Amino acid sequence: MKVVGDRIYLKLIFFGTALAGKTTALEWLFYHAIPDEMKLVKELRQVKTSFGQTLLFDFAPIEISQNVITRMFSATGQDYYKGTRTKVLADSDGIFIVVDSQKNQLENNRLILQELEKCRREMDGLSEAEIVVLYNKNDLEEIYPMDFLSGDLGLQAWEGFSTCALTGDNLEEALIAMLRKLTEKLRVQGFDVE
Ligand SMILES: Nc1nc2c(ncn2[C@@H]2O[C@H](COP(=O)(O)OP(=O)(O)OP(=O)(O)O)[C@@H](O)[C@H]2O)c(=O)[nH]1
Ligand SMILES: [Mg+2]
Repeated sequence: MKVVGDRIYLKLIFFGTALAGKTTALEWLFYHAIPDEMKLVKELRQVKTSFGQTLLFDFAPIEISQNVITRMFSATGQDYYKGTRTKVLADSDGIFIVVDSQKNQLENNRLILQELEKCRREMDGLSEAEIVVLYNKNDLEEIYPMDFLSGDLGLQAWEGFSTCALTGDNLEEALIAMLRKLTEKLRVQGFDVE
């Protein structure tokens, strides 16, 4: 969180394994759920590879109330760009962990969650970030259910949503849950937020 004058800047990030659906989730929210008057840019800012995956980040600033700006990012999931992933993660106030629910992605999810845990231990302030989990690709056949994944991956402590980033199923609910947690935290810290 950064406070500049009477404005509070929050940072939200979609974090997870390659092709889990981070960009798709952010795109769906930006183009279908967030009202135009809240958007501080007309289009998402995206840095992509020639194959369309995230090279560095996707980014959009959103004005969630008169004095609170939420900067929304998605990091890259590709290990080739791992170095930039942790830089994009730095200073996040809220982390959407995007789990790829496909059975063949279980180990990849485990590896990136280990990386996140290490970052949360080592990076300033990150252990205080709020976390909401998206168990994504709930429309596919060969997936593990949310209950199994949360137990197996050790994510039970955090609120989770079974999502489909293509149709937006449960994404708005997850965003609202995250914003509620962050707003509550700001109030506890004595900030005047609507
Ligand atoms: N069936 C299905 N496909 C999805 C879903 N979410 C994303 N996809 C597809 O999965 C592929 C990867 O989605 P991205 O959003 O680019 O994944 P990412 O997590 O941003 O990947 P990186 O940028 O490489 O880290 C795309 O072909 C999406 O259309 C989902 O909920 N269901
Ligand atoms: Mg992406």
